[in-house]
Amino acid sequence: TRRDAELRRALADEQFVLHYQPVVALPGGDLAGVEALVRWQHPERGLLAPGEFIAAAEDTGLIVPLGRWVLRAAVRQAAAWRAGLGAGAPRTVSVNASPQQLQNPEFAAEVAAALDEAGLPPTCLTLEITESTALGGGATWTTLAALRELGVRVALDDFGTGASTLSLLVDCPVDQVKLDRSFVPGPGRDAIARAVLQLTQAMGVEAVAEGVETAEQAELLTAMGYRRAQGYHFARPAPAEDLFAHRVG
Ligand code: G
Ligand code: G
Ligand code: NA
Repeated sequence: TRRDAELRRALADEQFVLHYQPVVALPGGDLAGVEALVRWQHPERGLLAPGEFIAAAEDTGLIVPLGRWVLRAAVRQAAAWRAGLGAGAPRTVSVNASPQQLQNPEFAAEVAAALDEAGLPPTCLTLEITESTALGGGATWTTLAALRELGVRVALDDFGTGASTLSLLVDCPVDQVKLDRSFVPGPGRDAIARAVLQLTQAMGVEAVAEGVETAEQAELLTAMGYRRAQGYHFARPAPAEDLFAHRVG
C-alpha cells in the first residue's frame, strides 16, 4: 500500500524524531526521568504526532523496525545526558513498546544489545506497555520476564482504561503503573486516583500520575501521596536539545 511504502521510506530516510517529556518528583517538581515520544517529520505534512501513524505502523508490522529505532535513539540520548549532565541528567528514560515488539522472541536480546552499545545501565530504562499488551500472555510474558531479569523496568501505561482486571497485576508483574490522565483528581473526584495509589503501594509498585495540567491537580496528588507525575503543568514534550538547553548549551 501507499501508506506502507511511505512509512518504509520514512524509516530509511530517518524522518522520525524523538521528543522527551519530563517525569517529575512530587513534591517539588524536580526532574526524575523522561518519556520518549516519537514524531514523524513528514516532508510535506510537517511534524506528525503518533496518533497519525503508530496504528498504521502496527498494521503493517513496521512498528518492529520503527520501535527498534526509537529504542536505540532513546538509550543513546539517555547515555549522552548522563555523560554530559552528571547528577542533573534524567535518571530514567521511558520508551513505549507495542504488542508486536513484545511478541518478538528477539526483543529482550535487542534491548540488552542497545543498552550495552550505548553504555546505559538497564535500570535506567523503563519500557511502557499498555494493558492490552500485558494481556498478550505466552511470548509477551517470557519477554517481560527476561527484560526484568536484565534490570529493565516495566510500566503499565494508561492504567485504569483497559478492560483488564486487577489480577493482571499479579499475573504480569510490573515495576510502575501510570494512572491514566482521565483519572487526574479534581475537587470531589479523587476516588480512582486514591484507590490506584493504595493498590500500587500495597504491591510495592511505583505510581506515576499522567496528564497533570494544573497546580491544583499537582497539589491534590501530592497530598494523596503521589511521588511521581507528568503533564503539561510541569513540561510539554520537547526535542532533546530544548529540554536541557539552559544547562548544556
Ligand atoms: O504526545 P503523544 O501524541 O506523543 O503520544 C500519543 C500516544 O503515542 C501515546 O499514547 C504514546 O504511548 C504513543 N507513542 C508515543 N511514542 C511512541 C513510540 O515510540 N512507540 C509506540 N508504540 N507508541 C508511542
Ligand atoms: O501515556 P501516553 O504514552 O499515552 O502519554 C503520552 C501522551 O500524553 C502524549 O500524547 C503527550 O503529548 C500527552 N500528554 C502529556 N502530558 C499531557 C497533559 O498534561 N495533558 C494532556 N491532555 N496530554 C498530555
Ligand atoms: Na506512554
